[in-house]
Amino acid sequence: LKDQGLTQIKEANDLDTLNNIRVNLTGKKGELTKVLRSMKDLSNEERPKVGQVVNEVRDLFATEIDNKKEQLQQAELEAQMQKEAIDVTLPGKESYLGSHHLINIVRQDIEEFCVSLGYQVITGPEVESDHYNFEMMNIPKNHPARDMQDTFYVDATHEHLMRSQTSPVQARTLEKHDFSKSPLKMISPGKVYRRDDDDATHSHQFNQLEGLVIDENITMAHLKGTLQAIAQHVFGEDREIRLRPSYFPFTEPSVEVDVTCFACGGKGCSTCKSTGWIEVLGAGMVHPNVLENAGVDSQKYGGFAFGLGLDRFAILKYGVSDIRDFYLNDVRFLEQFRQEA
Ligand code: FA5
Repeated sequence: LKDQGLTQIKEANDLDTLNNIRVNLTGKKGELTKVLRSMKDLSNEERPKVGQVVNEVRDLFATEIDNKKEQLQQAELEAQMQKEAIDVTLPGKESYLGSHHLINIVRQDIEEFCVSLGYQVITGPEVESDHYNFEMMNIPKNHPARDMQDTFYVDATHEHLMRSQTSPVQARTLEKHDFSKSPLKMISPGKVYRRDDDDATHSHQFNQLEGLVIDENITMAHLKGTLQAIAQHVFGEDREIRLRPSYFPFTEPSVEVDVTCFACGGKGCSTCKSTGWIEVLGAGMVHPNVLENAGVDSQKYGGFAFGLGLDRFAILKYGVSDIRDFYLNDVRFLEQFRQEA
């Protein structure tokens, strides 16, 4: 039994088998217990001898089983470590990094430039009230200028709408600003919405960046200098701008601003329809009604405002052929501008 038991222990090659062997040899119903039970049939001289042998064999089995168990556990651990080993020399999986959207790149560039000129960045709500989007901006109900910016109303009473321009942020800021403490120089970027039919240069949702400067003694020369600086920053040092008379209800006088054509440098080509100029934004001197509506003394304070289309700026700067590419989310289009960020 001793030899047989030792061989079984030696040959066990996993922990379960070893446990079965232990139960068979030394358990309550095991072989050794059977021998112990049969001792009652032995003579008084034989009993202690056999008892001693059985005890020795049981101790031997216990030691051997413990050793074997340790050996098997060690082997199991090694096998597991082998399986889970990390080969640090294997090439890694390439992780995919997204890129900034071109509109955001252009917005951030203009924002940073304006901040360097002392402007603060202020944002406003996209769901706006008729009051701020139109009335405060000197566009009363039934005013024909409302046709220029037909928008999406979000309630049946037409009290609330998706803002058609970033100009309402002017009104919101003017109302709050304390001019006895400091002049106001702010920009406001954001999404705007219009019921325009989508085509290569028009979208029902696009992005504007509003600018507003109010102080004493601000003139149109300040406006032109500022816009020239922004245009040169975005489009290059050799760009010229020109102001053409225009109309906005919230500015007087109002201007449309053109920059010299990129494609021909001002000589005239198909990009600029032979004019040498490309229209980039609207601007003007803030209408006194806009200041008075917001409780600002228009005798004392005045200034200029401008509103540019960020999508159009991006189209012009990067030669994008269709405004819809900005929102179709085709990664092949979007990641072309990775290096611009
Ligand atoms: C305005 O929205 C005025 N609030 C701008 C302004 C602000 C003037 C402050 C004076 C003082 P306008 O409707 O022209 O103006 O729009 C401004 C710019 O938004 C345009 O020059 C153009 O670049 C862009 N834009 C207008 N409609 C669309 C459209 N459907 N899709 C893409 N860009 C557009």
